Amino acid sequence: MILIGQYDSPFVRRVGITLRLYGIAFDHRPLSAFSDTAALAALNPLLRVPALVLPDGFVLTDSHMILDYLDGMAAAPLLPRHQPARRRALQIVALACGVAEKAVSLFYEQRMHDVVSPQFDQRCREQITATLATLDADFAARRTPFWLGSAISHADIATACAWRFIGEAHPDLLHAGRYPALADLCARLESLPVFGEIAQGFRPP
Ligand SMILES: N[C@@H](CCC(=O)N[C@@H](CS)C(=O)NCC(=O)O)C(=O)O
Repeated sequence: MILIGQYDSPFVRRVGITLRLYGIAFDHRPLSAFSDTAALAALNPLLRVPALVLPDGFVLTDSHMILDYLDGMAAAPLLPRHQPARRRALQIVALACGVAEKAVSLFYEQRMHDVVSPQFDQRCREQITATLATLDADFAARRTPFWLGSAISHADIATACAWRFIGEAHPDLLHAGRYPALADLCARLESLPVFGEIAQGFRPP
């Protein structure tokens, strides 16, 4: 398998961390969504990362679809198989990936438009801070080491990947003191070897 994309993307990183945790061997091609467009276009017409090239040449795109495929290969998937635990976990994943998507959108707005839309900028900021506050309050109330209890899951990986990206792309939005439960969770996750290995400082396009 070949994982396409750089680890400063929260979406590429969550796939890379999952591949490692599942013990699935893979090659990594750190194509940039912006400076490697010709190579990326051959894999994904949306020009987005991550993409995962399977051994038979089939290309999976979007981190959710890729992880769904990898979960099917895993002896111990990082997501509960049964409801209601499954939908509760997926709700955390949706919020964590959603807040990362808003942070990416905000960055593109700031970087790629000569004149930033104050309305769009403000809307993204409010979406990001409200979602972080919701996640923080939810996680604090659980009083467990990880989202689903004592074991790491996709909810934890998505949260840590989003947290790091927001902290690097929008440091003004991420005050650890405002979201203490998330800050603690993400610090513990980032101290794990796999999070150190599958990581890259943010490189703006
Ligand atoms: N929902 C997608 C989001 C992927 C995404 O937005 N990737 C960004 C990099 S962080 C990208 O490729 N952006 C380029 C673009 O949208 O033009 C996923 O989970 O994989």
